[in-house]
Amino acid sequence: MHQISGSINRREFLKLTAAGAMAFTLPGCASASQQWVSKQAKRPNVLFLAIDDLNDWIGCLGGHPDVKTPNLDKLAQRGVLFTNAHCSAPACNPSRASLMTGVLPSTSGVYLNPHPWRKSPVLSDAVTLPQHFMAHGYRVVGGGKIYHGGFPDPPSWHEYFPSQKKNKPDDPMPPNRPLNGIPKTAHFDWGPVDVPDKEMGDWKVANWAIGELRKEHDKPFFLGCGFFRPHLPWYVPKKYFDMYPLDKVTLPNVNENDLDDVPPIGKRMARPEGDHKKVIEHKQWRKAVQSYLASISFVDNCVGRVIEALDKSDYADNTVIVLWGDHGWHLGEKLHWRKFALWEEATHAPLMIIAPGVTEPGGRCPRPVSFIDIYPTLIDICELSPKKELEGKSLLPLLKKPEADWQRPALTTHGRNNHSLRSERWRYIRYSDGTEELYDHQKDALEWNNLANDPKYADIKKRLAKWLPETNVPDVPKINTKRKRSATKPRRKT
Ligand SMILES: [Ca+2]
Ligand SMILES: [Ca+2]
Repeated sequence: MHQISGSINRREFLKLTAAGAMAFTLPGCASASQQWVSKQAKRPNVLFLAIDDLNDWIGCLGGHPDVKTPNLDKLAQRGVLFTNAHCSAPACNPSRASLMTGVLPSTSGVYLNPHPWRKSPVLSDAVTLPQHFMAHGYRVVGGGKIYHGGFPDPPSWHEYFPSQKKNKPDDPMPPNRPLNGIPKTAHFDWGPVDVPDKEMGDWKVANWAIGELRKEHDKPFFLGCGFFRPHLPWYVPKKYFDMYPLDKVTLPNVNENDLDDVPPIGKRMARPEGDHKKVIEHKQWRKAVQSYLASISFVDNCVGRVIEALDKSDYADNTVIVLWGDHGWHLGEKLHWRKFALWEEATHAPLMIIAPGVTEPGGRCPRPVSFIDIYPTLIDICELSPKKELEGKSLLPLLKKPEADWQRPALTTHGRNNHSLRSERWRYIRYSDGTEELYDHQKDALEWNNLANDPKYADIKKRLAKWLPETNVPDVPKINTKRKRSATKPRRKT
């Protein structure tokens, strides 16, 4: 039975809220207020887990043959794993701003990392996902990276770990950087650090979340827990590197001529003369892949600890779990590294939802969905009041029936008016100058063969293009990150 089906609908909730508020002020009405509190207490809790820069290299998504993610795989098995989920933007800040506000980059003007999202006229007063839970009586707390580093949002949370202004604990740094020998590499670096797990920032975030789960809560909670690895630099304890002996690491399948049929804007996004050239010159490809895999297994361990604590807590049966990565990551595919592009490697990321009473174990949904859909989905699962400004669509029908019909492709935007649409079969990219790419995933899962210029596919392109956004507002003015950066802090590109 759906655990929340006995709870109240929106109209009743608003009535009860008003009655409850009055009851607290009027003598002799204690029973009404108690009734309201007890109905409130039936709403499910939400454990909202974010993993930074995690692409589809997790066991259950099959993105890499070597990866070991037993905890993520076990978690996915408990509910619905979306195997075709995509970010709204392939960069930390715009992806998270869009997910947390339910507004697309093309509507907000928050396209890139240096765009301060609360400065967008559309988002300055936006009620974020956690704020919406707050308005429904939830205790709303967060820890680690939920919003992008430079733009925390204290109004979104009652409390934050380590603090409202500094959302992410520091990580230990190895001496003698860089470890990969690439000069001026900044955080594009990798290798083992000689520290115990407990000194890692993500371990501290997991400990904090475990502490929250052990507390007695008199209200339903929304617990945001954001892990930073596998974001660069890939410094994690040696034991995670030992899981992937270097000589056995599988490199991604890369076509050296892949960019030949890609339009100039796409080539500029790939920038093969940048990271890729450096990695090859310094013979670091295999080590980089090993380090990314090690970082993934480290974070898998952190997730496992939090889930174990939830399972041992009083909230095990009444907590919705949502886990998402903020975008994908290239490790040499299309001669490109990092995110910041519109191909499968950069847009595809994990999304799994476990909702007691709604999802069945072992669900796998192949429909193309977007992280923009998470906000309306949580509204539906927890029966919060709807919000008309949200641009996503609730995934509730897919949670109940993962094979249900779903017509919308997933939209990803990188920079103003550069869009990608992913349907179940196709990826269609249209850049700001009108140039295009089209890939048939039924025959070409690696997106090597651009079909956009073949007249045979004109109708497919036309059908997909209908989903492109009608408005593409100008960029929110960037902040000058150089002035804000402290002289002692290393430069962070992401
Ligand atoms: Ca990220
Ligand atoms: Ca190609």
